[in-house]
Amino acid sequence: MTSALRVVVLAGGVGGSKFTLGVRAALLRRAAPPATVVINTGDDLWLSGVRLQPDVDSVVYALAGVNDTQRGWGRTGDTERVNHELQAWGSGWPWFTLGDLDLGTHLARTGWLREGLTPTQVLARMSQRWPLGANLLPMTDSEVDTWVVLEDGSRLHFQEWWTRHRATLVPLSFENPGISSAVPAPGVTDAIARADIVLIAPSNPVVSIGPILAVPGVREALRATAARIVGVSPIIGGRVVRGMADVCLTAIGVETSAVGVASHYAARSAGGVLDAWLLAEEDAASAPIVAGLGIHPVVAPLWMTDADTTADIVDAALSAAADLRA
Ligand code: FO1
Repeated sequence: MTSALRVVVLAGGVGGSKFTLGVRAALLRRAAPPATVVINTGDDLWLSGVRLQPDVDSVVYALAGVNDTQRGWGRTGDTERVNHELQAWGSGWPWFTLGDLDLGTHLARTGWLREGLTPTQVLARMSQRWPLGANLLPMTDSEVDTWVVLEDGSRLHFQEWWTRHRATLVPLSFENPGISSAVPAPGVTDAIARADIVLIAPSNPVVSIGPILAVPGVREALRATAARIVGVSPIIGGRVVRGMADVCLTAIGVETSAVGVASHYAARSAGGVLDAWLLAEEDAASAPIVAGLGIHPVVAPLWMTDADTTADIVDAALSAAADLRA
């Protein structure tokens, strides 16, 4: 591997932000340039007059070291004075908390958007505050939403389903209104085309990685790139590591297993997006099945305990890509 290694990461949610910390550490070890991280914006929303970008903020806060690691979202040590006031006014959702520091981010972002900056330009500006050690791009500058369709045909916003109902209402499907007319944000398809390796983070395959792959042009860029595409399983030992990905996978008819997610992404040689798939040691027995799908299986410890252990996972992915290139 050369030090000019160009790495692109597709990421979203808490899994994506933890993985991004490992990518930064792994590339630092190799004295390689910072990765480009393409972040899901499918669960962005307007609330109380401000634009929220939960996955973008998760990645920014984690790389800046100001994220609340206990809750998994928002800023560490945040307070809720403004939130109480918003609730008293009946603004926003009573079950959704906007922390004071977090609101500072949303207000700054909303102001810049109102001044005419694009989400890509806003993220570039936000990236200047802290030394993040990665180039961050939203998947698209278009506004894309995520709605959850329930069995009785009713629909509710993803955040209501996720945070209010903790994914307990059985979903029939997920919809991303606006996605078919979205275009990849400037730099996304170029970064994929010029990459040596594209890593698919162990994020929720349905509501984090799904929207990125659904932006018209992204799948095409992935199919065309000379880069090796390596995915990391978000499922360990047949269970989701965090979040509620199992409910999302069941809704779209995918088994909650490392093999299930690998076959959902599918091999590039079969019209999908994967060249290699990292499976946890707990799922080692499934490696031959993954190979049978036309995807190079790599068994490695996949627990993202801290940035160093996550960097080891990233190292395994980079080595797999190097082996495939050779
Ligand atoms: N998650 C919660 O479980 N409860 C909340 O009140 C909440 C508030 C919130 C505010 C801003 C933000 O950017 C994210 C927030 N999240 C909250 C996290 C978010 O709902 C999800 O974890 C992501 O959208 C899924 O990736």
